[in-house]
Amino acid sequence: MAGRENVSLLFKLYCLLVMTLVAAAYTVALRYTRTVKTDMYFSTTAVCVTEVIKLLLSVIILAKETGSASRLISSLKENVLGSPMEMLKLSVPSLVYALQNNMAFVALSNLDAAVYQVTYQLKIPCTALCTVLMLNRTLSKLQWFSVFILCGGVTLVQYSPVETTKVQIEQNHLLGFVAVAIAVLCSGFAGVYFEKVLKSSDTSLWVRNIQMYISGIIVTLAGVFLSEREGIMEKGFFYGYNFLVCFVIFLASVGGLYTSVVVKYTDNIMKGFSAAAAILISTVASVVLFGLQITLTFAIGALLVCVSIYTYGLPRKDTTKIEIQGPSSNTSEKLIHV
Ligand code: NCC
Repeated sequence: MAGRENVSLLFKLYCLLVMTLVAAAYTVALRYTRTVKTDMYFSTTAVCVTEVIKLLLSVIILAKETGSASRLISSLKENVLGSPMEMLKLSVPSLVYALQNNMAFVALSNLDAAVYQVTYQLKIPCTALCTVLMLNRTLSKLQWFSVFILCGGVTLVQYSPVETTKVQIEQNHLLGFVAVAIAVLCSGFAGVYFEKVLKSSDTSLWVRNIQMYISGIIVTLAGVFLSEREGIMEKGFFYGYNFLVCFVIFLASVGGLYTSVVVKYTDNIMKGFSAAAAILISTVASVVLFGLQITLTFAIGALLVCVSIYTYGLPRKDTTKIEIQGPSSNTSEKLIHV
């Protein structure tokens, strides 16, 4: 991938679009795999395999970036084996993301894809707050207002969960909403933490990803054996895997990598708003795939979400300023323009 300073606007829009489309497809596909009556796979193994694939892809991209096998090896030696403190630093978001990714499976086993997608947008105010607190950025009044309009929109939908047809499993809506709440907190914190680490030094995005995914594999593997050890011993790690499950893992891997690129070139708040647009796509997909019935309350809530996306994007003070305090930077501030 190109360097932070000279990447084109078109490339940023492309990454945002791919990330949003992948997120919409991921949510619907994941929901489908959890609602069909079949040999159910262990969701914790899917989260773990995703980390492995993201690690392999990041190593391949870093190999392209460094240009030769010897430079790749010395970069890995220096940044992985020779940087225990950095590895420890990146184990924080990997742990939080591991929890978040597992919560997505719990939530989508108990809530409709569109309801999940809309309520999950509560991560936007959470991310905004984390951004203000952890990165010392400021938001204009209109932007905070937009964040709260968005909250109103998602709350309307939450109070009026949409019924689906064709779901063949027992669902616990309360459990689903609790899982969404945990995922929201994790997404806000881990996203901003990763952004802070990434933008506080000149270390390559792919090195940062590799550092994070290595501990991600360890943490998610621990999750597999803590929660589903007996089932896996009996049925096997890949029990229940079929084409669709592999597709979900593929989307999770690609989506994760694009998310990291989006965070590098924009910021977490921008990412959140653009991902809210995925609601429209997943709603349309749910209507077609699951016979989703849209209520008036849902429609008003979705409309508020759209309005907030618009008002947040109105001309404003740049919120993508970030204080750089790392020793590797001579500047006190960098601007990342979208
Ligand atoms: O929730 P969200 O992202 O913030 O979750 C971030 C996802 O990206 C992975 N990640 C993050 C940073 C990094 N350097 N590497 C990564 O692999 C994390 O592991 C985590 O999975 C969003 O903003 O709405 C978004 O939502 C997710 C996903 O839809 C939700 O988490 C729902 O489960 C999207 N992920 C995918 O589509 C696979 C993400 O693109 C956007």
